Amino acid sequence: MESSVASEVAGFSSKVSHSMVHSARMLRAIAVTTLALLTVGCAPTPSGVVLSHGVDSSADDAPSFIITTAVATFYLDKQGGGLSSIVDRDGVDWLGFHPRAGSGWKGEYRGFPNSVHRQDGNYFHAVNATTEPSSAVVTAQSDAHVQIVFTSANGKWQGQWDFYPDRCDFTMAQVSEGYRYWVLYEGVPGGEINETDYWFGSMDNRVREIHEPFSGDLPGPEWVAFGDSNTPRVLYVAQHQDDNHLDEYYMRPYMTVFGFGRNDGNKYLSEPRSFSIGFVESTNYSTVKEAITSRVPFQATLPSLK
Ligand SMILES: [Ca+2]
Ligand SMILES: [Ca+2]
Repeated sequence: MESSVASEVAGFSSKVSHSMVHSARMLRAIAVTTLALLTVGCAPTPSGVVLSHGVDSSADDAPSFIITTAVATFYLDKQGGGLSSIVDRDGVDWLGFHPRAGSGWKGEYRGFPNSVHRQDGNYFHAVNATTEPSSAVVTAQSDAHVQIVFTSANGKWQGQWDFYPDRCDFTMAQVSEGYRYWVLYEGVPGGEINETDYWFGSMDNRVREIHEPFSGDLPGPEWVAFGDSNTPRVLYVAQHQDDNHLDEYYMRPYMTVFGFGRNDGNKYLSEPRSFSIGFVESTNYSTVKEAITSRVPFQATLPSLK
């Protein structure tokens, strides 16, 4: 577009006065600017990780770190230290958090990892009526890696986020001594809970309808994935270190409740651990399993902590 406009403009301008040449240059500048704007408007998704600062409009404009990759956009609550939205490449949010008091399973309970609950404080949850604040520091920022560390207001807990082009990790880096936590996916497969939702995990290759609960220790490597037959992808959560602690899934009327180290209301995790959450662009069990096990560093030692 630019070259044809420019050549037409150039051919025309050679036959006219100096002032017209000036106008032609203006026209060319406008054409180039328009092309540049069109290019920006059609910008390809990033191949790396991009960190920006803004608000999550679906969470009452909560101030957020916005981390964009080729397959997902993560909204990380700057005060709460938990994710309020995970948006897929079709613009669908698989968490569905909003903070309205009393919304319960329809909003305020949702998120990831929602990990410190009525322990030594309530932390690492998108901010709802009971979330206590944490302070955040961006400790790494490049195209390949964004790292953000949250410290709870009481100084007893530390949660570390690591975003890579193909993965988001949450590490509970410091646990308040004598207390326990869990790591939850409380969300909405494909944008809402409905009858087309399903899930499967590391226990076997059977696809479970969304109402089917699970109670027990997931076999290592520990992971589960949630899908909706109306979408071409699943959302997975994984725990990097295998353990013997109970895990649990059940459906609430408006959201999933999946927990590593959770069972019957109890919390079991007392040591630092790492977890991943993200999308796999497939709904086939074998393909999803292969993608997760090749992408997630299962059994890895904990990352160097800031
Ligand atoms: Ca759904
Ligand atoms: Ca377990």
